[in-house]
Amino acid sequence: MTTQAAQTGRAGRTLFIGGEWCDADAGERIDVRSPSTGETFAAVARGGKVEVERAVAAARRALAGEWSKLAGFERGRIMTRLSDSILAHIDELAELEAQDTGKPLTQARTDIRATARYFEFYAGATDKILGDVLPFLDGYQVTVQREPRGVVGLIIPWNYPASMFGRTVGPALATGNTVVLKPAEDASLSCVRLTALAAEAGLPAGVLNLVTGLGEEAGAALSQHPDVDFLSFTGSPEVGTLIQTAAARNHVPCVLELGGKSPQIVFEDADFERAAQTIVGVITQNAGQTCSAGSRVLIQRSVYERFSRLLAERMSAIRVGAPHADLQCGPVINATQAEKVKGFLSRARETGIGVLAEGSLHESAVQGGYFVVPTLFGPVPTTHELAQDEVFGPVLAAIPFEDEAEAIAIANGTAYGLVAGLWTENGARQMRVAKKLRVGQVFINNYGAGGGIELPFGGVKRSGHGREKGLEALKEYTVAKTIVLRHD
Ligand code: TXE
Repeated sequence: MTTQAAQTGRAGRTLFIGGEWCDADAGERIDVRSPSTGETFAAVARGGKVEVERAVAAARRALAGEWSKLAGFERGRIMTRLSDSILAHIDELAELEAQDTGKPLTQARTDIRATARYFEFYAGATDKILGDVLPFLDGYQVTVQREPRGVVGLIIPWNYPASMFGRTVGPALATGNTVVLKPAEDASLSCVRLTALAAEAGLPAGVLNLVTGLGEEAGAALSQHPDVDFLSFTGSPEVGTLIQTAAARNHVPCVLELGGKSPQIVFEDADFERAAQTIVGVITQNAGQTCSAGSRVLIQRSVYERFSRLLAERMSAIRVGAPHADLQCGPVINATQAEKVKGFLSRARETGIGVLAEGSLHESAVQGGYFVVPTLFGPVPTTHELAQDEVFGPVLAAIPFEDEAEAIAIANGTAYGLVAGLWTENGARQMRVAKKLRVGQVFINNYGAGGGIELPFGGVKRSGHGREKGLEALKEYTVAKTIVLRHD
């Protein structure tokens, strides 16, 4: 490894198995490119089946070791130390995250704070994982207790690597599981560093194992491993199908978070300024590579011209540049993603969809970086791919609607169902519409709530199933055991 990445794992090693840093057996590595220059600046180990095998075995051993004997609050203390340590290293971690993902430094800092917050939140839950005492027949005592799933396999994407580390590892450890984590090959460095901090915070060897590597190698091996008790996956629907199939073969549960085509629904009585600012902010944050990004804006026809003009003004003001320029929008993650987004842009133009506004490139957006200009299209027909498919880039599709019924039909009219934003001052309508939306989260007159670690999150339909974040995640990472005692 080179530059800062050399600091991540000890001696530049990026596999952490059974408490030891190591290289892949075959010594192979994957180059890590900077999204803002396209240049290679680091490398990570290309772990595969053999390394996953060792990691799962280490996690299994650790499950029966001192970890299982710790009281909840003792696990919580380790997690609190980790949370503190993440905040103490925020400059270094944010720099690493920005370099690895291309996101602006301010956004990277926000992500690192979120990572620390996950461990703080779940540390506080460790001694509050309650069971139930059930009323039953006379002479019986029935208790239901929550037990760890066991060895959990976590496969996470590249858009928010550090905070995804917190979102998955946090509840997994809080509930007493042991972990094998496979970060995305495009952005693993913060996960390597966070794993090192977790070990320093006192996590026993084997409780958290990290296998860097390719999805079709390390990821596939982890998801198919017969000794993994539970899987959590965030990524594309296509790979989600593979994960669910593998889980089904091994008869284990999985949580899938597979992105979305989330609508922002703007009624004629909305607070336009606040709505426009938020909607453009959300679709350009992280260059639009956010699973919950509101990528469709449904606007009531009576205010379509007026509101889309406001959106256009804000979109035109967005400048795209390198992380250190610290603008609103950085590059997308890699050449494939840039091609994907640019494909959507050119096909939309070719099919005659109007461009209402475009952002611009800042001088720091140098040749070789994966920069895409944020674009607002409208009006977009509801059947068009821009209104149906996840672009995962800073691209917003404006769609007019007549009335509440049509807004709901359009909002629900995609294969996805992750998040929805509702912009209206009419109180009765707020709840009426919220109840009819087939999504996992509805935000009314706000969107995203700053990451909302406390708020259960997940989708329906093609967006996946299961819930992460908040206390809800603790249910996923535990299994209920019913104990029936007869005492008469
Ligand atoms: O995702 P992949 P990609 C969407 C988004 C994006 C598209 C493709 O639309 O444009 O997916 O992105 C691991 N077995 N999202 O190709 O491949 C991989 O190593 C097991 C939405 O990067 O799904 C990485 O760790 N694992 C999304 C993770 O899966 C495999 C975030 C995600 O990569 C695997 C990312 C396999 N066969 C992309 N193949 C969201 N929901 O936020 C890959 N992986």
